[in-house]
Amino acid sequence: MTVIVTGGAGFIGSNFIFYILKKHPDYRIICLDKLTYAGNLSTLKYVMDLPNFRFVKADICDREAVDKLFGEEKPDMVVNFAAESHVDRSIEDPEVFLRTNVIGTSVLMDACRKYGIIRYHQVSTDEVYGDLLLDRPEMFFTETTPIHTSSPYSASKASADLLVLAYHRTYGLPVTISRCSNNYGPYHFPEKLIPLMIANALNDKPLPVYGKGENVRDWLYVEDHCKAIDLIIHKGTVGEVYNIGGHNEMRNIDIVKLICRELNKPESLITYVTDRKGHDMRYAIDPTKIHNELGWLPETKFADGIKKTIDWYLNNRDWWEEIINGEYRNYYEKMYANR
Ligand code: NAD
Ligand code: TDX
Repeated sequence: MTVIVTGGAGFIGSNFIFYILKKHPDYRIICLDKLTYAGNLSTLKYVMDLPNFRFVKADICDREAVDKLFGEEKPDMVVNFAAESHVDRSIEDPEVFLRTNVIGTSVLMDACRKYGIIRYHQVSTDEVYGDLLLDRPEMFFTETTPIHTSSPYSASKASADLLVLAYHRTYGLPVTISRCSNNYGPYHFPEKLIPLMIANALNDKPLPVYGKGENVRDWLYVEDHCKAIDLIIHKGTVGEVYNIGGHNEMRNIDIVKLICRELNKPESLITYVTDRKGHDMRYAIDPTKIHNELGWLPETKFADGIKKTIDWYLNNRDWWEEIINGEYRNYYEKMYANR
């Protein structure tokens, strides 16, 4: 089996590559990644020299490069993680989100049509459903919840999902889509809530909580997401959408306080800053379908996962310090200086 994993130098894609190489050591894995600010080749250093792994630097929007790679490798499956993934960046500059997340998806699927594949899998997000109210805790996103997006990021991801389903209906492309809640774990880029708070706390810098910190996210350990995708691409039904979530809702402020406690840092570092525009209040996934059909359940409890994650950031300072001391400094200054 030959699998092209796009966006594999990013957070979830790299964790997926590690998982799949271990689970299916006879598979050939090709990582296709543009290496944007979010992609990091050093993340893949442990697999780079494996005989059944190949890294190709290319943009998923580059038709010629994608066609060439498909022609050379004739993949059986494509798992598309490549995306612009940060909501705050999409609010500043939506265009690249449309290009990569929508056009890039269509370029990949056109190559799948041309060369023939047994599965194209689109890694999507719970953000396509919009948000839920804090005072309706009995409500959850199911696969039939209407698409109702809030940010340019989520609108671009929803557009891609619609395109994927259209390619299935119109061209019979064998697709699946997964919509997952917030992931956390190793190699998470430090612009996102959990790694940002860990890195800032370790450097005794302010911990910028948007609004009142009451927004709720449903956190899932990244390896559980990878296991779910592995199940879907092998056993999922073509043309179907699967929600993935941990039944682990937490308020942002509680996560930040927990990180302070784990690192023995004072809560006085917490700084309330101007809220995100269009900030979604609550995400919560109902994972009944993937549980009933494919037997998936999250395995890592948040209390254990967050400890493992914090340990990883403590033991891999080089990985994230190189990032925060590079171009990221300008980003941080621009986004947080006058917030
Ligand atoms: P990330 O930002 O950490 O990584 C994205 C990767 O895609 C990077 O390696 C980057 O270089 C690459 N990339 C970006 N544009 C590209 C292009 N035009 N061509 C080729 N490669 C390109 O993102 P992530 O958090 O790992 O998310 C991966 C996927 O999972 C995304 O599709 C995202 O929407 C989805 N998702 C993420 C979460 C989460 O909590 N992080 C939750 C649900 C779904
Ligand atoms: O500095 C911060 N302060 C803060 O309060 C940052 C970066 C975030 N937040 C809040 C905003 C959100 O309510 O924390 C929450 C989580 O924020 P992010 O880490 O930016 O994630 P989110 O916006 O929820 O989106 C994530 O989950 C769904 C991923 O980035 C998406 O790619 C995925 O689709």
